[in-house]
Amino acid sequence: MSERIVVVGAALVDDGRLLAARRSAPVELAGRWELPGGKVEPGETADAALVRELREELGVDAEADGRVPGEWPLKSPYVLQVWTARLRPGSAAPEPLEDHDELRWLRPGEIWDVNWLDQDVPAVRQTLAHLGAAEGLT
Ligand code: 523
Repeated sequence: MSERIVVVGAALVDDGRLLAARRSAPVELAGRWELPGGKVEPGETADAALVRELREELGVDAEADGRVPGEWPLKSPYVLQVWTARLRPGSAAPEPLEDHDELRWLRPGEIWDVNWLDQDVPAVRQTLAHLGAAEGLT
C-alpha cells in the first residue's frame, strides 16, 4: 500500500522542562534543534521505537506516555508523530551520544529560544497545547 514511514519524536518532559536536541548530521539539518527520535522499524510499535531511539541517542531509560494528536509531513515518505515521554526512575541523564552535539532542557518561556527544524515547529506548538498546562510548560 502506501510508502508512508513514521518518524517518532519525543516530547521528553522532566520537572516542567522540555528536552531539545541539536542535530549534528546530516549536513542540511546540522545545527537545527529537534524533538529527538527516529524512524519506526518494520514490526515495531511507535512507542517502542521512541524508547529505543532515546536509549540509543541519549543513553536514557524513558517511557512513552501517550501520543500528541496530529501528524506532520517530512520529506516523503516520512511523517512525524510526537509522543510524550518521561525518564524512568534511576535513568541516567541524557547525553548527546549520536546524531546530536548539544542538548538543552527548555523551561517555559525558553521553548522558542532554539532554532527548531521547520517541521518540528508545528509539532512543538501542538505539544505545548497538548500538555503545556498540565506539565507546567506554559
Ligand atoms: N526528523 C525531523 N524531526 C524530528 C526527527 C526525530 C526526525 O524532521 N524531530 C527527520 C530527520 C530525518 C528523518 O526525520 O530526515 C529521520 O530522522 P532520523 O535521521 O533521526 O532517524 P533515524 O535515527 O531512525 O535515522 P537513521 O540514522 O537512518 O537510523
